[in-house]
Amino acid sequence: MTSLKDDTGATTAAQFPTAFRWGAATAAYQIEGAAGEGGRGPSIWDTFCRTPGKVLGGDTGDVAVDHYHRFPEDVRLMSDLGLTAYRFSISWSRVQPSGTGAFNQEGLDFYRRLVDALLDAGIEPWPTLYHWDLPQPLEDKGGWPERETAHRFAEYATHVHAALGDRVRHWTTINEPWCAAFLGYASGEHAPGRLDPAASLLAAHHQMLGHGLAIEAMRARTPDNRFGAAVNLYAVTPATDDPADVDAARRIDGLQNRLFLDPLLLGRYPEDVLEDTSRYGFVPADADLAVIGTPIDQLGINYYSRHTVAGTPGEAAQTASSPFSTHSPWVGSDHVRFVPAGRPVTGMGWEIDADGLHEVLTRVHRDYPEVSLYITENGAGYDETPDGDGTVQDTGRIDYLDAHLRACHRAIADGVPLRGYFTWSLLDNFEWAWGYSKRFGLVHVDYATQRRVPKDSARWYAGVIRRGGPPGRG
Ligand code: IFM
Repeated sequence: MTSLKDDTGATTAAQFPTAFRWGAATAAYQIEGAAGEGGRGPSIWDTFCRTPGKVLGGDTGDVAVDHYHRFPEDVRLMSDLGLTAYRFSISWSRVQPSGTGAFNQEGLDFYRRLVDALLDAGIEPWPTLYHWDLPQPLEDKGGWPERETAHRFAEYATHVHAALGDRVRHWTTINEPWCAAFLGYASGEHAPGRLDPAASLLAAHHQMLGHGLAIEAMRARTPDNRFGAAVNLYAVTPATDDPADVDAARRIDGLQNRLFLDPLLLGRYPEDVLEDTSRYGFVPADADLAVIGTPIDQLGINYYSRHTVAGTPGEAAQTASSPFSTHSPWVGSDHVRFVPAGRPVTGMGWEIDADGLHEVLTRVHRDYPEVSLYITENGAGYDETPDGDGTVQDTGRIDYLDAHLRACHRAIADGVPLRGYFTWSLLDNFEWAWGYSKRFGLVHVDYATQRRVPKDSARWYAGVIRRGGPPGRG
């Protein structure tokens, strides 16, 4: 490991490769606002937010943090941080309001202006084409469980790529298909709020099919662009070595991780997961798998925590992110429990486990060695209130990021081809079913005035980027 001295004489204990990308991430519905402007059509999240009881406090993304109007200021913030890349998502409803047919030039122009502002600031644009906001008219026709939606997605992706492909090099197709499929169609905690396990498996499959179709079409236009998807992976461990717990860990790892990794990177589904879910009649076609497994250039990993699971009856721990505990029948057993392992938690109730990130990275590289990796999301959400002078002393977030960056550094030292890190998130924003109650940003946003104030973590991250790694501690 090399070490550096910065101009204050502090030593840097973890020095990342020079070409490592330092980024932050956001998503359209969580930040843009301007829901009724610029020709944007309704998405499933507009509908879901208006369904009583679905989103805390009845919050919506109608205004969010008004990034649609304030993006020049936000790009300046990114520049002040020293970001070398920015991951954002494109709202399908803004670009193609009906999800089919006519495209909306005003929507495309917005993203072109954003991309140009980023390039002018020396920040590489990293768009994601789908971060959960399906146009409502497509949901009305059946949504992701319908095969046709995969074709509509590929058409939309190709159009965006034609508009921006001359200035964008790195493309992410789908973000966290696990959430869109299982929180959206099985547990109903996310839009569109359905409770239909069979539909959720089809939703997972068709997102991946759309991903493959889109990459085939985009790559045919610009073979030198880099294409991939972002999946949310967890380290998964059994609560004890009781065979029932070990099997529960296998099943959850199967549904959470391998159900996506195997098709995307190996072109096949894991046999055991197909068996676990066989009661739902999901039988993937070989021809689809050939498309889904189209080679990707980069895999985005979103990592937040570890799942510790038990397969024996008992009290289930309710975690903020897990549909498994309340809807366990669809995971192939009535007995899957998520149990606390006693680690400190973030404001989301998610256990902090940076070793889990190292475990995920080394495991993905071991099992799928061909692909370059990026951390496309990693961060910590808290219920924060600023001090009287508007500052936020978020030492919890700094500790979280520091530990996870060190885990990344260890993985690189172990030979993992990790090429960049995007923290979630640049700005406080709309945290889905939690509304505005949880804050993940490096930059605090006062939702009443839209004033942005960088938190202590923003200054800390700027220092990390400047030095090329987290500073030595203690
Ligand atoms: O805010 C979300 C993001 O949209 C997807 N990944 C997890 C984040 C925190 O919950």
